[in-house]
Amino acid sequence: MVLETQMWREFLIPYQQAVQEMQIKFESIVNEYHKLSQYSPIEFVTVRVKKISSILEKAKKKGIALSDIENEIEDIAGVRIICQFVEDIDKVVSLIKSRRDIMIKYEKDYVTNTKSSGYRSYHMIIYYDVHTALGEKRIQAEIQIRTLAMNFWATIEHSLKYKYKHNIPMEIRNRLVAAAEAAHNLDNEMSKIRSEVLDAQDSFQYKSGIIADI
Ligand code: 0O2
Repeated sequence: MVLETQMWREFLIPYQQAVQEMQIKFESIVNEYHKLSQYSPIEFVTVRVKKISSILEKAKKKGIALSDIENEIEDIAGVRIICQFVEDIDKVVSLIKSRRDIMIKYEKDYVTNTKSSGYRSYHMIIYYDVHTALGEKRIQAEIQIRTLAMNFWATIEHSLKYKYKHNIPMEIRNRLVAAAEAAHNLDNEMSKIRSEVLDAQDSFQYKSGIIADI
């Protein structure tokens, strides 16, 4: 058991390193936009490495053998990029595609193809090379790109899924579908007043000193 835990800890090291590196890299881009006094298509970035129990649960659910986990479970490493506007998602996708340190395996566009739950987000399954103490390792990761409104909805829905152990009562599910539609409408409305919001943010950043005089 102790040995098994140690084995899992070692297995997860490159994934932890990968998400930390990617977080720093994406946050550097945000800082660069701020220093250039330009609007950043990235609002903030969060990362996580799947818990061992969740990895094993997913493997069991999908009938994946222990030896295939590394290849078959693509979201052990997860990066979430949050944007203010739907338009920013395309910009972030292009930005990722232009990088030489990230290789795209495939993409899933749940922004255009909303899931029946109401979930919207853009997913990129990628390969990323990490240089660990034991040498170079190519890992897979999932990058989820979504707006603040999409994130709000997904966070609430995820908590409810957890609370109801994936069996959310029909009435709440219906409410969630309605809430997803409201979030979608909010994104659309914000897009329509995008230029006004961007102007307001620029002047706010200067007045509040968020953009320092360097
Ligand atoms: P967690 O706890 O966030 O890690 P896959 O799971 O990728 O093997 P699947 O389910 O077809 O196969 O992939 P999908 O649908 O692209 O889901 C991948 C991840 O997207 C999920 O990971 C969630 O993070 C997110 N996601 C997808 N659908 C929904 C949804 O309806 N609601 C919410 N809140 N998130 C969703 P995990 O492992 O399911 O969960």
